[in-house]
Amino acid sequence: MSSAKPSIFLTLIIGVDCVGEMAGICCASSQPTATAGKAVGWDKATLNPGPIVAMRTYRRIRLAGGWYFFTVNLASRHGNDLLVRHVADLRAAFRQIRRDHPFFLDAIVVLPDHLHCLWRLPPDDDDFPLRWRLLKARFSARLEPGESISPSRQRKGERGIWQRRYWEHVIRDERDFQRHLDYIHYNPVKHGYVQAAKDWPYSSFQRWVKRGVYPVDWAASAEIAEWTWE
Ligand code: NI
Repeated sequence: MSSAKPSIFLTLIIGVDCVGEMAGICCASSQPTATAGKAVGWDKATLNPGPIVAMRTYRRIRLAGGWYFFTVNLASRHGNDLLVRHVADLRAAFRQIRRDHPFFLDAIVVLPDHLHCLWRLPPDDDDFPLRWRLLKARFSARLEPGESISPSRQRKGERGIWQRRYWEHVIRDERDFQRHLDYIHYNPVKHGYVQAAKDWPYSSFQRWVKRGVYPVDWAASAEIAEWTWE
């Protein structure tokens, strides 16, 4: 990361004193609207902007609630564009699970066959495995059966949409947050889908542009471009 680049945590931090506000904000997520011609929806609706607070609260956030980066893949990745074809179903699954099990969705990118996102969990709750289990199940339930299912999954009555495992990383500090935020928004470029982050509709990039964290024509640093947390 370029040292010239201002840390977003010096100017804004999402959340907190979210101890009190979090439940309300997370639970009262506004409904994503499926605007015609704009399939995104993560921006205005699904993402919680959260209150902007000062640097001093950062430690408290860390202690109070966990920040996580996730990479979650489809079981069948080759040529599979399921997630962008069914991005509305994915949003609906997120919305539904967050209603019962709140969390902040700070950033997300949905690629055709996988997704990356940054979450913040409520202070008294670190159960992200439950949330992913429910999210995967909810999304799968919205799709017609027909995917290939391994024998072991068939025996358990499971669907074959998602990989069982996913990559999870606990965000250590603000620099780590920034790196993962950049990683998420650069990802469509990394995977060769677009030339610039602004050109990919299925990410929270525009939200962060509006916050003033990125210029609209932002390009990732060489460091981020070389990283792989797939
Ligand atoms: Ni990726």
